[in-house]
Amino acid sequence: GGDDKIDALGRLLTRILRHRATELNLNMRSDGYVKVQDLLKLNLKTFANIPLRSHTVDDIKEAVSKDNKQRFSLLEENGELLIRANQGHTVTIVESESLLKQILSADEVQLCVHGTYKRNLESILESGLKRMKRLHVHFSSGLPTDGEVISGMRRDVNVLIFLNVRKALEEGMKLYISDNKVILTEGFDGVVPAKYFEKI
Ligand code: HQG
Repeated sequence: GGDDKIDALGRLLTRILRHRATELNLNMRSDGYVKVQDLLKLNLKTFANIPLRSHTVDDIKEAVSKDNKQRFSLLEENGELLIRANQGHTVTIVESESLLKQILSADEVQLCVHGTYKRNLESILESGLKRMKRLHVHFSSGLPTDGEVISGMRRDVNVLIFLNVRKALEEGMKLYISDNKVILTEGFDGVVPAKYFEKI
């Protein structure tokens, strides 16, 4: 049905906008925005096996508004519609400073929590939280309730690690917040050492 088509489009948009811009020669700005018209010209199929080219601007708008983690932003500029992924990039064209808003005071943050799995805990406590394949380590700015979907962590996580934001800022770690309220950091060289975790 229509929902499947839009869901499949959203998943492809996520992949393109976070990971594939370079390889696809897509003209992406340092803040992550590309022209919707450029996207719709790509010779790709969505996960529902429908050519991207057969979709409309309205389909894109629908995929953006229906996304359960508000993964995208739209921007109208000089009569043109632009789209970006709000976070999660691996393409290095995108710069933290242009994509995200820097957090300058711990008072701006109620909560900063990373969701992970028991199998990772020992390694994380030993070597810190690593950004792995991404540009940033991801944190949520709130807690999930009743298996609700929340931006910044997966639904099935079983370990929560709280960041001591005050200490991290004091010691020069740069923290950013995305339009969909995910807190992101490169830590120090891609690692958030365990000494910045809140002791519980
Ligand atoms: C773990 C989804 C062992 C880390 C989510 C995580 C989020 C370590 C995994 C967003 C480690 C990396 C990000 C260490 C980190 N030893 N394991 N030293 N350091 N890890 O996918 O945070 O659907 O790169 O805990 O909702 O899971 O993409 O990061 O388990 O917002 O919009 O290594 O992705 O959103 O996995 O998820 P990821 P993540 P989207």
